Amino acid sequence: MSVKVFQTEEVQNLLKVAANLEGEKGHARARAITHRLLSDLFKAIDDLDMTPDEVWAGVNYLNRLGQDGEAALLAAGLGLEKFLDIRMDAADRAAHIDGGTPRTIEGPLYVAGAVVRDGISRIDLNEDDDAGPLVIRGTVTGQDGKPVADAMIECWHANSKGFYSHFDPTGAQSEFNLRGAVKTGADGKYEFHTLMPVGYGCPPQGSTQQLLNVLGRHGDRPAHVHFFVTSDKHRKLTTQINIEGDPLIWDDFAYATREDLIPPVVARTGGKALELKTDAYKEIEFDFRLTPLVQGKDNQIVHRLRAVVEA
Ligand code: MBD
Ligand code: FE
Repeated sequence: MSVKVFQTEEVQNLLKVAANLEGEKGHARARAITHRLLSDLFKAIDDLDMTPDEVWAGVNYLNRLGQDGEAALLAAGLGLEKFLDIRMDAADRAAHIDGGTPRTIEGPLYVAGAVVRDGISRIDLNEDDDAGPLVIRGTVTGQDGKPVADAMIECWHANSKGFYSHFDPTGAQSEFNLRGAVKTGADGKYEFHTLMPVGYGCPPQGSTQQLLNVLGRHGDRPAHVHFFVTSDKHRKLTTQINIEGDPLIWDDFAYATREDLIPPVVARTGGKALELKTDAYKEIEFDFRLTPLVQGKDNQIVHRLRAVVEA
């Protein structure tokens, strides 16, 4: 059976009334977006000749996705979050905004509310026998390369099991383990004392992994560290660095790896003097270069649902 009904008057009218496209009530933007998305779905059903069983499998999948609380995880895995970055990159190029540290996706695992420390913060609150010490440090600068004072750097990453505090299914971590925030002084410098992360994998029994399995894809990320960098006179930067040498570095299920976001990992000694758990430690130096406000405004503030915990 390969019938085509999308272009019929009956279906086109159905789409218009279902989205209340020509109505007055509700929000015009919501009506337009709903009409377009529903039209694209109806057309895909027609073009691909989707069966009722396939359509109901999709509807049931959405229910399960919501029950699992994984819609934002799936958005990362299907490249939707990366696509938004590609669009913001293109908008920046069109506006001749360049020279900043590249953005990359936020992901679904940020928690607001970490204590802000001056210049330096130790964020490994829980012991982790399988992770060695890691120091991440650098300078926040503007486009001109000059240090930015009073910038805030927030950082969050996984433990040696690839789990994030607050979202750890084993319950092993306290709130804000491996999460922190520091404010720069006049020299623009920041420093986090932490433990080496391991890459994240989607919950194996969750609905995101279920779809990835059907697609023949894995749901794993290489080891990485997330950052938000904010400053009054600059646009918010959302980015990550990758841990050099991870075999998945160019095979990230969320497509977040970028060439300029893979700083060298340097082996150092002298950790005892820094009160690290071993004398040998790893160090990553990474500078953040911020871009200025656009007509006095930060056009990089993204509103989305985020976990908030009182520190
Ligand atoms: C992560 O740690 C992450 O950064 C993303 C984008 C998705 C899932 C887990
Ligand atoms: Fe992450």
